[in-house]
Amino acid sequence: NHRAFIFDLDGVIVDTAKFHFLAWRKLANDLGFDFTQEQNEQLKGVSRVESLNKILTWGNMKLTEEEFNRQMALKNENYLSYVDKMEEDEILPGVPKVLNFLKEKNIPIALGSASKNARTILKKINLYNTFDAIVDGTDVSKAKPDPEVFLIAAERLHAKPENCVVFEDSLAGVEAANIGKMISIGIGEKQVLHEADFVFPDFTKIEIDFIEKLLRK
Ligand code: B16
Ligand code: MG
Repeated sequence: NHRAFIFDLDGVIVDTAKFHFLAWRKLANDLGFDFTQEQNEQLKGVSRVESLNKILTWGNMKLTEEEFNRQMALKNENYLSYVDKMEEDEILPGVPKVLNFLKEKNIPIALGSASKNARTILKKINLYNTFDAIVDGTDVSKAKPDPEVFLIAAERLHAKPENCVVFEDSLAGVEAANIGKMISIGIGEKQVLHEADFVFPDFTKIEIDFIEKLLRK
């Protein structure tokens, strides 16, 4: 069996967290409260429904099911207005180098994201046809740290989970990769992503040499 690589989207390939924050914050403000960028960190890798649940707890608010769904739709509409302006230059530094290397070597790569907007974003940044498989929030029923999203990606790449390498910026995602018996590479802070097999602050710090070693392992 061969190595395969799985990339999270938000926080790994692009920084959409800033747009999620703006859109969620507007929702909170419209409901009469506010939350901080630090609190926003807790929403990384978390599904849309779970994000709204957390935010409502912070604001000490409860919504009827109908209002909950309406607010989620409004947030997404607002979020997509930012996504709509995205272009290729939003791809985070260092990412193209790794993607190009893996493509040249014909190594299977997949996207494994919790976002229901993943395909829209990939089209905006011209990476829609780059991945051999795209697994997103519309394909899964269980949110990270459940490994479902990555296990489906492995299956679609015809790779054994233990041969998969996962790039993730959220702790929930790192846990999902670990539970799935995959090699986890955290992108971000070591303190936050302490459970990852390897941690890099960002893709500019990942040498091709390191990727080559993973291929030989
Ligand atoms: P959407 P990832 C996740 O994407 C984000 O990190 C998280 O903040 C967001 O709530 C979630 O997608 C759902 O996104 O509202 O677009 O369906 O990091 O798993 O690529
Ligand atoms: Mg992420």
